[in-house]
Amino acid sequence: NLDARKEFQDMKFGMFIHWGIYSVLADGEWVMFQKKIKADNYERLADFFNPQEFNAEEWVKIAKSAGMKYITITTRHHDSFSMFDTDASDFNIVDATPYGKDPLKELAAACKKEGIKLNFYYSLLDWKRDDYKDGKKGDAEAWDNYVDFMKAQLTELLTNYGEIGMIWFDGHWDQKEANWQYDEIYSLIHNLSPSTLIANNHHIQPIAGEDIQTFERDLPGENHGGYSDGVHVSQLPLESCSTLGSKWGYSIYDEKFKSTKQLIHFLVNAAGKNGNLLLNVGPMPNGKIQPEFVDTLKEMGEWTTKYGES
Ligand code: FUL
Repeated sequence: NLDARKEFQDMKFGMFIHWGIYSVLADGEWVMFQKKIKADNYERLADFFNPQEFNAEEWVKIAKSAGMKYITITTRHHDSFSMFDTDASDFNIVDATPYGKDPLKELAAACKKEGIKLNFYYSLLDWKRDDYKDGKKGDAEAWDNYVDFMKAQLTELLTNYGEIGMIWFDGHWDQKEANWQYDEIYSLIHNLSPSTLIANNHHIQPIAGEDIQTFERDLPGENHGGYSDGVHVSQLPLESCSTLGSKWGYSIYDEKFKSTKQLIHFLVNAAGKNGNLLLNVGPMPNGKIQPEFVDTLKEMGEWTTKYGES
């Protein structure tokens, strides 16, 4: 969809949000893997997840006043936990946590009200489901089941939250390309919602059906993050993603925050390559964005108000 691509390309600055039950452990979104937490034990984190101070309007206003035009939020990360109301798995925020509500509904409403585009991050890779594990070992039936599960969730995500700007896939590297059945998944998305763009953080050349080329912790054409070796810059709209701290999910151990100056450099350099910057925050388990990040984003907003286009 060329209009949607153009619109995306003009937005230049967006907010990435990594939020999930991992935030309870405050050690980033890979904690389950890195600390070797067994899937059954990891489930217990859902009992402790009760973000009473979550306020979608507040997040959207923080993004908007920083000069951001869109938000891309994790709907389900590698840990398998769905941060939305889904019939395809019980391991979700409505059924498995004391919070019992769907924050994406509120975020969709707040984005609509404030004129901010809403995009969904969706993990292909899953650390917890048996069909994923068995499918990876070659069980074709299990794998079909997993692909059907993804299709069911993507259908929910594209039908229950109003217009969604983009689906942003991640986790490609865990399987050989043919397994992902991108032709089917991408055509499902394009059929359900022709204006929704597709990005995939796969660090390879764009695949048919994709609308955006992404660069993780990198500027297009460079390879500082170590992910973009040999990847050529395509004609598609470009997006660099980076995070305010070191990890993407909330980490209480992290103190290496990027300065406003560094981030403005990154934004300007990305824009100079006609790319967007998708800048990440990992909200805390109470639902708040940590104050250090709020302050930095406020300062970025002062800069974008002065020098950016509105
Ligand atoms: C990576 C993921 O493994 C990280 O957890 C994060 O989501 C980042 C944006 O993409 O590939």
